[in-house]
Amino acid sequence: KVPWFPRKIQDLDKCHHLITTYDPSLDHSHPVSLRLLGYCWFKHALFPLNYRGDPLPRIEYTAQETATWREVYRKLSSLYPTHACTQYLDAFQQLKKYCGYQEDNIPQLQDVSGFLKERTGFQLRPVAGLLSARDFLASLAFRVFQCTQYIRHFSSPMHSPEPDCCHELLGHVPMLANKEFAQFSQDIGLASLGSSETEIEKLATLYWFTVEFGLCKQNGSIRAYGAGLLSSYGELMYALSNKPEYKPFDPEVTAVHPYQDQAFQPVYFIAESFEDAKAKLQNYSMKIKKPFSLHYDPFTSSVEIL
Ligand code: H2B
Ligand code: FE
Repeated sequence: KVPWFPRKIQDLDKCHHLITTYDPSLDHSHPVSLRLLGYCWFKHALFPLNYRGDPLPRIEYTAQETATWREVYRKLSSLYPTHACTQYLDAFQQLKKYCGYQEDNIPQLQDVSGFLKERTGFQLRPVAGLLSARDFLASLAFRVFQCTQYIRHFSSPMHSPEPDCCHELLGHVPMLANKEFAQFSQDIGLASLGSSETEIEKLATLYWFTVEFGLCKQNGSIRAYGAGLLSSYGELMYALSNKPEYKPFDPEVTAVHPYQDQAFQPVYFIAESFEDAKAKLQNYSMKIKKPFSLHYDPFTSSVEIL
């Protein structure tokens, strides 16, 4: 039996299953989740059935929140010129020019979403926390990136236990402005639609080692394109330090490799280029057994089932 999956972009209203492995209201060591409750959009993000999407809510961040952003932004942007891939660096320049990326301003999702839509057709949708892999990946099939809007707690500016706007805006957004990378992301999403739990887990692992922690070759050196790296000062330095193990990106191998979500990765996968990674992923996806094939129609933002 094929698991339910969204057929059109409006169906993403049903892809809102948050992973709640604990009750944040009982966990006082977890201020980030508690912070969520303060935002008036919380209700809309948590119950996207009510959410009408347009425009994305503008948040008035507090001075303390902006100070957290400043610290993260400053430290990371000092590393980008030597550690980030050129696709990232190009987009980062543009985001500074058009979307208010600067150390004293947390960019607004509405502005960023409009920018991405012009570049690659990707759009942002606010979400209240970590989603199930199935729901998260499904949204990518429609070029929708489910994006948190709150910021980590000021007591630990260099670390966040869950995705926050520093991770999304500094890690994910610049890469989503790149056409090849956007296609790669959508392809993972399309591969996930209607896939079994086992296949979803493999695709989530692929996502982890590419979109979150991927490295790529660039003019004879190695650079980062993964959002988990580009939003973590410590791991970005570590990943390119020659201390970890490096392996070539190969979906069959990468998809079943164990990963770390509590510490730095023991191994990183290096892509030859985004074109190469995209071709390899498409080849991998074709082998996922499904009783139908899918075609994405960009005019209607829906999938046709063949
Ligand atoms: N949910 C949210 N809100 N942001 C993410 O970056 C995210 C997610 N990543 N759910 C997913 C899971 C990823 O780790 C893979 C697909 O499991
Ligand atoms: Fe992420």
